[in-house]
Amino acid sequence: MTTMYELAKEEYAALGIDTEAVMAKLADKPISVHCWQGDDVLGFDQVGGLSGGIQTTGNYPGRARSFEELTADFEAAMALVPGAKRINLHASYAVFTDENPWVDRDALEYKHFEPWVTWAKEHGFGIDFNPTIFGHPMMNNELSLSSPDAATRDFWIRHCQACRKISQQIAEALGDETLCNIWIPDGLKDVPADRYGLRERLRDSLDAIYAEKYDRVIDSCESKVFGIGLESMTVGSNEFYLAYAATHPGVYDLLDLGHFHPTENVADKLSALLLFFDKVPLHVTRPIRWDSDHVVLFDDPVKEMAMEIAHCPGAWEKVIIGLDFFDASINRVGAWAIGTRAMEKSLLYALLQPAAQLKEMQDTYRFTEKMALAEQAKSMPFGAVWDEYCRREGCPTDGEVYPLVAAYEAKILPTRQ
Ligand code: RNT
Ligand code: ZN
Repeated sequence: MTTMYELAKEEYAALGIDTEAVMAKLADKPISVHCWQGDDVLGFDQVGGLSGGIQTTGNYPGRARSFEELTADFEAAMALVPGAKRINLHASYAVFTDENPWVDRDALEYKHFEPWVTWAKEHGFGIDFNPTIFGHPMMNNELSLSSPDAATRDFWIRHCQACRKISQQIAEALGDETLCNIWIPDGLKDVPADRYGLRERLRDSLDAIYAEKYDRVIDSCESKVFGIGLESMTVGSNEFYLAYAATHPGVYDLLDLGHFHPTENVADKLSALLLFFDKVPLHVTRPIRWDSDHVVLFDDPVKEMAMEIAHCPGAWEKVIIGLDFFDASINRVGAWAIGTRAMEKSLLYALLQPAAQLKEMQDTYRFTEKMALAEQAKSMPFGAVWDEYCRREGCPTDGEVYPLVAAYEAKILPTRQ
């Protein structure tokens, strides 16, 4: 019997696309999955809740409240996702025990993350890391590294220095590299009287943070356009971090798809950065009217970003794909699984497009032919290749995902009251 996949394979082969090679390539490319979808970005180290102009909305039951619950949920979600995975941790997910009791963020050490490393090794996950510069009493009027107050700045500088050291130690323990991404909410609600001073202090704080060199840490700073309550000015704007990265080798500008004006095409920015940087880290998310961090879907902005990653020269190796969404209005394990699958699906879709022919048509001004081929490729039997990829990776196909999420929920909810 000829399977749907075999028919699809032939149809793609006629366009010069090798579905076998595509599936093998995709399975090897890691997606860095954020740990914070599982617990609404609350972490384990504070009780004050979220701040910094980011928000999780919804009160779906079953939020993970501990290292044990969060890792169990992450495992359950990732069992539903094909391809290589990393876990992206925030410093607020330090594991405190009787032997390693609570310390403040500027005193964090590798030992507070050792349980994550042991667990990640067991499951074959790489680890990425982030200082947590929000949801903490040392956020002074929502300013941190750019604060006019030296004690505030110094606290957060020490925190970032500790996080870079921990990142290096995690990478050493895993025989790997770790992305250490700094995002700060710093900004002003109302008309600034001094922008220059804020940015000057941020530059100087970053210089102090990056003074120490680590061979296994990939450093990045995440730019943003505005946050809730900080509508008039964001200190760490894209121009700021892009200029900083351009003048500080080893520090990269991280692009979050939700951190630009809503009509900007973030996929369009990738080729510009790829020409000048050997790494481009991303936060893939789905902004609805603002940086709402909705669950990533197989939609046009993500497909277009995937096309750039799949077909810009060198991009497959240079782009570090991280996810950043948090929805508390639906089952969190389902959100994790569906969002991460959508990233994989978008990459598979992009790898199956006849990119070489389309480029050749563009370069020879055959724009009508290019339009016709691009339209043809959109309705080719992509779904059959996606299903085959999921099966080969030992994962459910789309129709099998929800029942598995529901079964897990039925098992864990009674323990989470
Ligand atoms: C906030 C940034 C940042 C956070 C996480 C929790 O707007 O996108 O990446 O979402 O660090
Ligand atoms: Zn982000």
